[in-house]
Amino acid sequence: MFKQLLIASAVLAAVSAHAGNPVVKDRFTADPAVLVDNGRVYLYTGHDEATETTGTYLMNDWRVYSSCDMQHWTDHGSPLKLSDFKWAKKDAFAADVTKRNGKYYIYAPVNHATVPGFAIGVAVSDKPTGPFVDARGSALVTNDMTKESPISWDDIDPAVFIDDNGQAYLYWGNTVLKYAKLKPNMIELDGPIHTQGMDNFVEAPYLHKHGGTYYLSYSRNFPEETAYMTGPSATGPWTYRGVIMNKNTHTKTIHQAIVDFNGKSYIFYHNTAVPGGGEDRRSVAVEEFQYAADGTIPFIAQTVDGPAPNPSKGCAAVQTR
Ligand code: FUB
Repeated sequence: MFKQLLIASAVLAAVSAHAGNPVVKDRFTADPAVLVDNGRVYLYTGHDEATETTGTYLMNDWRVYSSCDMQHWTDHGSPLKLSDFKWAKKDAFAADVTKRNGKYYIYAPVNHATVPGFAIGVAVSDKPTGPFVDARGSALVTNDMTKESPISWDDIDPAVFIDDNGQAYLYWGNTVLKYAKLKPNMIELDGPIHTQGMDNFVEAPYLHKHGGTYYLSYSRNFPEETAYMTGPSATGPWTYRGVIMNKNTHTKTIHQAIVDFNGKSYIFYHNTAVPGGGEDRRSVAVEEFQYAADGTIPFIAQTVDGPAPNPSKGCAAVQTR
């Protein structure tokens, strides 16, 4: 009984008491990725550990949170760490997540220990909250596989998308957007790496589908604003639709993820609104928005209040480790 009380109080302590933005207030988080699973929304974030004097990113793990109403978030800790990729040396940058055949996959960019530059790893778990393990024991993408850009950080920011016919795609890049098919096993590329011309693409590609239209959103210009394109398939052809969120004031990045949850639409992004925030001490926030009748996304302002409550009746009990 005493043990049960201890567990219950630990769970309660992990539930955020205050709604509103930023979503996470007790640490710096960045680079949101979102997965809706069994009526519950899971938010995966990067974790900014830089101090005010570090002067660059310090990111060693990813975090995961979940909510049944878009207001109250439960902290599930770290599902995956940089050190879980034995071949990686630093920089747990922006990851993305999906579910296939009952397994959860995180695609994560990290600096490779032996192949100069960034690389993308893939980790797998039976639960959305992890723990995730390196699914390959090696990188899925390394910098020497892509020659379109001379920079060492062009293989970052993976976004994974599974189309209605089961074909999975991985999109990623900095400066140049790249994409490739994934095999059904989700841990190997299936065919060549393609590039996609974009309007002032910087990073953070994100592919989602809504109402039969494919949306490819991304960070445009630097400092970054969020822009998007639409198309009739997961590979385009794409039509540029404009900017949907303005650049931040105290960080040059913004990194969005867009999702439908419980009948409403949301955009996650990061800013620097937690006290002490800054360029590499960012905070994930969320806004609700509505698609226009023609399927376009309106300009979305950042708010302090965040979304109204949206309790999901089908919200499953959280799956923990
Ligand atoms: O968090 C490190 C990098 O900053 C991400 O990979 C980019 O999307 C930008 O947010």
